[in-house]
Amino acid sequence: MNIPFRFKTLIAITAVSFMALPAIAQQAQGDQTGFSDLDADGDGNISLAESKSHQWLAENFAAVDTNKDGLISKEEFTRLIK
Ligand SMILES: [Ca+2]
Ligand SMILES: [Ca+2]
Repeated sequence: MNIPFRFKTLIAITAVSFMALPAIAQQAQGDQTGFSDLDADGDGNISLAESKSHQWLAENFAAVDTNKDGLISKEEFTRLIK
C-alpha cells in the first residue's frame, strides 16, 4: 500500500489534535484542584512564593492579584480562568 506523504501528514495532525483535546478542555474548565494544588499551605490564598510552582502565574502575579493585597484569593483565581 502506497499512501502519499501529504495524506500521512494529515492523519498525523488529526491524531495529535484529538489527543490534545481533553487536556485543553480540562484547562478551559479550570478545575478547582488547580487552586488547592497551588495553595500549598491551604490557607485559601496563593502567596507569591506559592505561585512560583506555576511559571505563568508567578510572572503574572500582579495582574491576577486584582485587589493588590499580595495574595491571590480563590475568587481572583476563578475570575482568571473563566
Ligand atoms: Ca497559601
Ligand atoms: Ca488579592
